[in-house]
Amino acid sequence: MSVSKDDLRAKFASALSNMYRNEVPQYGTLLDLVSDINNRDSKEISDPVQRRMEVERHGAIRLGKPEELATMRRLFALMGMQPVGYYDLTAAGLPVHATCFRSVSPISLSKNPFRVFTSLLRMDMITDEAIRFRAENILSGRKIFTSRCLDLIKELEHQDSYSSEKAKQLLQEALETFRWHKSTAVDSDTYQTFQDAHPLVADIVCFRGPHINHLTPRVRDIEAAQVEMRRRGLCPKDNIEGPPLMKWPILLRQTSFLALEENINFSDGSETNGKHKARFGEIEQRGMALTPKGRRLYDQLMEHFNKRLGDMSSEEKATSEFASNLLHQQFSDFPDNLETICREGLAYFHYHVANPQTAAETRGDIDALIRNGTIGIEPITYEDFLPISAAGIFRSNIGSACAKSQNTGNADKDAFERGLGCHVQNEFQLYEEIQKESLAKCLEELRIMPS
Ligand code: OOG
Ligand code: NI
Repeated sequence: MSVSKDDLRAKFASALSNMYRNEVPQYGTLLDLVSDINNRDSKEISDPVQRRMEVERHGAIRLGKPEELATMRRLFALMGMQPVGYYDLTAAGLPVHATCFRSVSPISLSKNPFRVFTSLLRMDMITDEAIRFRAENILSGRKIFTSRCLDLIKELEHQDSYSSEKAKQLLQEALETFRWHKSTAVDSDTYQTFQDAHPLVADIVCFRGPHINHLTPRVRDIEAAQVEMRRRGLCPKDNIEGPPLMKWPILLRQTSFLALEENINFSDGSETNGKHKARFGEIEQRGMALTPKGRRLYDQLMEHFNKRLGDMSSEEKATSEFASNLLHQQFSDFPDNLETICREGLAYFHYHVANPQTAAETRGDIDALIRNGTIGIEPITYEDFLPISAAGIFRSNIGSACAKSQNTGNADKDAFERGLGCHVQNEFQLYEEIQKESLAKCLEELRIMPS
């Protein structure tokens, strides 16, 4: 039996989940509560895909140098994941930029949607020259892939599928890269120096590998999960990131339990008693992918919301209910009705022929075909990330030290792509293509010439 790229991705996500559950028991608690919520009203759901909706949807790693990113691209390519989108996080005071490795075809996504938010340290954002030099020095000798893993990548990267033996070996070797190392390679003074520069720098530079820092299953009711986390002794972040709860969900809503303070050792174990905060668990709920027009509206409303929240007194802000009400108010300007969203071109849709008999009434006008029910529409799910939400997740999980640090945005997509060794794909274009293709298929079925 051969293993396809989609199979390998699913196996990888599942192996990662098992490993992370062992490393971080709280993550197991999160998976349990998510499963309870997802299955609460679903006794009658027989579709196994629906039943297992809590399989992990994404994870995240932070890399130190461009070569690591380039090899990671080749490894993820074996699992059918390609770099999509560029995220500049310097605007939020974080010295990293990132992409999302994910599958791009609807068929692959439906088989397994696992993706990895992968960030790369921005050396040029470390302003202290001595610290930057030290970081570069430490990273220059770091090897995050086993040599067997590198051999397997070389051997398998021109194949479409793999023997089950080779797939098993690859998974085993690849997991080593994502594993937690309790002891840092550096001494405690060096760790502290990097920690003072920025907690992210310490998390990236001091360890032997880019430990997976969270995994994220999908939950049906994120509000309920927030309450349940508290009840089961996990400490959730104050607010859910992203848009408010809507009848027609858009983009991505996410929340997490805060990173644990874990015991670490320094100097390969000879110095003990260190503490490090990096690893957490997250949950997400995905809605429809927005067009650039819809996204502009979303960004604008978020900006207004953040401004108004900033103007509030600290007592008012202290209640998370207050913030969520304010967010809800702000988003009253975003249509919460599928026909309106479609008509105004705010989101991407998958079209299908619902009722061919009524086509003749419309003279082939697409809006009319939708209005009279000839063509049915289904929103396309958002498969990417949101930079402001990501910044919120980063920030709540690396300690408050850098919560206030301000930087002006300083995107450098070219440098990122040079490191990666290819261009990142444009997420809007991918959704647009899926929409276009589905519409062309409808018109062909209805024998309407596209105008
Ligand atoms: C990544 C944070 C971003 C998300 O869901 O937005 C992310 C990190 O903390 O490394 O995973
Ligand atoms: Ni995440």
